[in-house]
Amino acid sequence: GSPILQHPRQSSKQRFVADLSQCLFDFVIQLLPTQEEMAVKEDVRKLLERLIRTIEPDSRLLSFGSTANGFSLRNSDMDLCCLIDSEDKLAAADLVTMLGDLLERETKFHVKTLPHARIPIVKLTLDPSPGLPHGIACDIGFENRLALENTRLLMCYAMIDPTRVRTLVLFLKVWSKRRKINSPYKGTLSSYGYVLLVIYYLVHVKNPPVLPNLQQMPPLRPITKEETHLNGFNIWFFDDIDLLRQRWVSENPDSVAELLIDFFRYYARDFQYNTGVASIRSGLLKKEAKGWQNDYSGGRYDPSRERNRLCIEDPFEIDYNVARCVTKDGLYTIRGEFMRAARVLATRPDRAIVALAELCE
Ligand code: 3AT
Ligand code: MG
Repeated sequence: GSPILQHPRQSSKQRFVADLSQCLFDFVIQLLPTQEEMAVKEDVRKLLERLIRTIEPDSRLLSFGSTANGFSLRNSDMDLCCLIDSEDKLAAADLVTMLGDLLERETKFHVKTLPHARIPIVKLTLDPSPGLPHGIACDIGFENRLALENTRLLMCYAMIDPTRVRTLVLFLKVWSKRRKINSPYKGTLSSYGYVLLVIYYLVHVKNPPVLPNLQQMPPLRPITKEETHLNGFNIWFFDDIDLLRQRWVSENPDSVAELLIDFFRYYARDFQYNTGVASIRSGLLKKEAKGWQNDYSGGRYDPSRERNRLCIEDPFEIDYNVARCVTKDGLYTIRGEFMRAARVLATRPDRAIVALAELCE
């Protein structure tokens, strides 16, 4: 544009988009956790680590999920993962039970243990108090190394283009919670699932892309299979973000608001829900090629076994559909919400702030 004339003929659309970007930043910033909250959470992690070490001296307690990947909102729960480095360690189920007893005795946490889950966990909650008006909710899992790696992958994506990626992701997390479509237990999608939808869109749908595909970039030096594989899955990705920020610049100039508007349009209208699988590693895949169609053959179709209405491939555990909890009704609701959001933004109310309020009401 001209350095002298100030936006000579800015259309109403351009004005709306510029306002909306500003509103999105402002909105998201006030929802970030405070320094104080982060410090309290780190203290809790250290305390729990000390207690676990009285049972397993060689253990470490690490943060994953939103507290560790840069996509954390105020008062979000804590996801912790216990790694044990010794050879002869307790079975996870026993450790969960023992730790549950110990925490019940020694702390004010309410404790619930799930020793026989796919990943055994201890669930903790702390009641609100003056210093912690929202209390704390915390899950401790065991040996969930893939979750630590997918957390690191998401963190790297967030760091490549913090302004656009974090604003979009944080907004979608708030939006999905306010619109009540963020409950895997009730048939809708987890936060992790929404984050993968955003990254898929920024890497594979946008042209030119906003983000590179970190899992397909050539490594800087030759690497062996032992270095790249964990539990049989390839977990390698390009993680030298300083170098990447020097060498890789996105040619996509879209603002946050333009990306958000187009994100909703894409998932309202264009994504092939019936046949497609969103894979951040490989782009758009076919359900058929992955054997992820719901099985209608053989006469007896059992909807309770339906796992593949919405298909999002995990970045590492590629035989795992992150959206497997999404039911037929759940998907109907989610798509309805994408359509509603696309419509609200397309009507472009007078002020962007009004559009935002309506989006999240
Ligand atoms: P909140 O702030 O808690 O809403 P979050 O970013 O912590 O969002 P989740 O609580 O959904 O996201 O997930 C926390 C981490 O757990 C993210 C990922 O490392 C792991 N995880 C969650 N769901 C799955 C899944 N279906 N498959 C594999 N890993 C998962
Ligand atoms: Mg979480």
